[in-house]
Amino acid sequence: AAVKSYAAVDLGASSGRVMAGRVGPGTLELTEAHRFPNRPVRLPEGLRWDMLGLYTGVLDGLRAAGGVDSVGIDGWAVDYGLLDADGALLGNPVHYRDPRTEGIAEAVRATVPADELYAATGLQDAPFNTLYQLEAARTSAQATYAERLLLVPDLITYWLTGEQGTELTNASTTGLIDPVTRDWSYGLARRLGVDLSLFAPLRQPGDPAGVLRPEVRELIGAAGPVPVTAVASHDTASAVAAVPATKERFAYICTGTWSLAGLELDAPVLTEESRTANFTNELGLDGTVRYLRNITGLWLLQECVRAWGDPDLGELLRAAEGVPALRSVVDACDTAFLAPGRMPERIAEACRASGQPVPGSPAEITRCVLDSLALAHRRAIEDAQRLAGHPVDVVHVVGGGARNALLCRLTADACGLPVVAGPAEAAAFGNVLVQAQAQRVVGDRWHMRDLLTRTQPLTRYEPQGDTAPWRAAEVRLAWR
Ligand code: ADP
Ligand code: LRH
Repeated sequence: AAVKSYAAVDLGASSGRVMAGRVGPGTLELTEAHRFPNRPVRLPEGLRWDMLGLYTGVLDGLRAAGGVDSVGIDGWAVDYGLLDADGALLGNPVHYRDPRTEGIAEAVRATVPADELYAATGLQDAPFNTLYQLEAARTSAQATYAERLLLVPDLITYWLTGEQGTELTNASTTGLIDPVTRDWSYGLARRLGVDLSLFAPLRQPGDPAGVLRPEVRELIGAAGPVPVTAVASHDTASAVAAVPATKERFAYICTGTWSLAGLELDAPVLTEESRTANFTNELGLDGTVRYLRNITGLWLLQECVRAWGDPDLGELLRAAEGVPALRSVVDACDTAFLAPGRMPERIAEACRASGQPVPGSPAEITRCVLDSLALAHRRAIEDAQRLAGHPVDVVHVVGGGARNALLCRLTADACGLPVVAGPAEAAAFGNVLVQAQAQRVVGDRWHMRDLLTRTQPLTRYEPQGDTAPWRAAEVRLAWR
């Protein structure tokens, strides 16, 4: 059979990229056609995404990717654009780090208690869940005129094709999907007064999502019709689909702006213990559940690097390697780190408040961040195994953090498990592979993973030393 070409649009919170992929029997190649920064914009009304800038980056990328057999779009979760009755975007989509949702979860829980919310949706209690964003904006002018809500990847798909849909894996981050039926949680929506007709019909990964509009084809120089395929449009769902696991006893950590650490399961875990441990049950490819915890992730480092005027990351990581391990750690799941700004100071303050040495230099703060992330990875992987009754013997690290050797090594040591790192562009691989699956070029996710394992360079880190210092660090954070 022939090798086919695909374009994967992958919108991360720190950068967007269009990757060109080639897939065939025994063939899997991915090259970067175009990468563009994703810079949030601070307006008088709050923190917003530059959606038109991102769309322009997508078009530039599709032009650079050249002729393809299909296009797929994935991106970060929870955020959305509202359209008016003419299908025009109402304002700039709000950034999930905008403070508008402060106190909203508490208000919603007064109508539907937290345990009932979890039973209905299996979703972690994050302040930015779409459900809370909708509640925060209930009386806004935009809400008055909104006829349609499109999640970010679905909005890009709409602009490219003129067709509207709500892709399921990303819909599962809204707080309005039932992880058992994999359909809307109709009862919950009714109780909370959410009008589900705002959402376009659900699409499954692999469903057709239209063809590029003639104007788009002209802009990117495409000769014939180009189909768009609904992929696992939540970037984390695409990344998990492309975890190069060879057996079922694996955990994964998708490390980019966030660290999403957990397991692939065939059914959600909806216990009270799971809820209080703040594990989420998001939906994945082939009927799977992504059972994971959100850890603040490399955002901590990104914000420090920004505050320090963008020093070279490689040099910073080398300097951090020379700093003694585990001098001070912070709770990398604390929502206190959600908002942008003053990150080195906030990290130092957290160390002081917990009676630990206060890191000062960029090298010391970077070391504190990486130790803290590894510690949070350890805790999430341990908790997930216990809560799901699903032991693992390997941890796969994918996403941009797979390029950070120190982070991978610390994660292996902290977990006391081997870490297999790569691919760094897992979300784009998952995106391309679901398009290939839709065109019957590859089979189910295990076939995809087999192809990844055979074609992509992966790095293995064996755990060193014992985990006693990590357990001691957990005590310092009062986790034990
Ligand atoms: P997102 O999709 O959330 O925008 P990525 O998966 O692209 O994030 O990961 C971005 C992060 O990956 C950066 O913040 C950086 O910490 C890390 N990273 C990227 N390249 C490298 C590298 N060469 N060495 C170490 N870390 C890297
Ligand atoms: C990672 C991600 C994550 C969500 C967050 C809002 O890019 O999609 O899975 O929780 O962004």
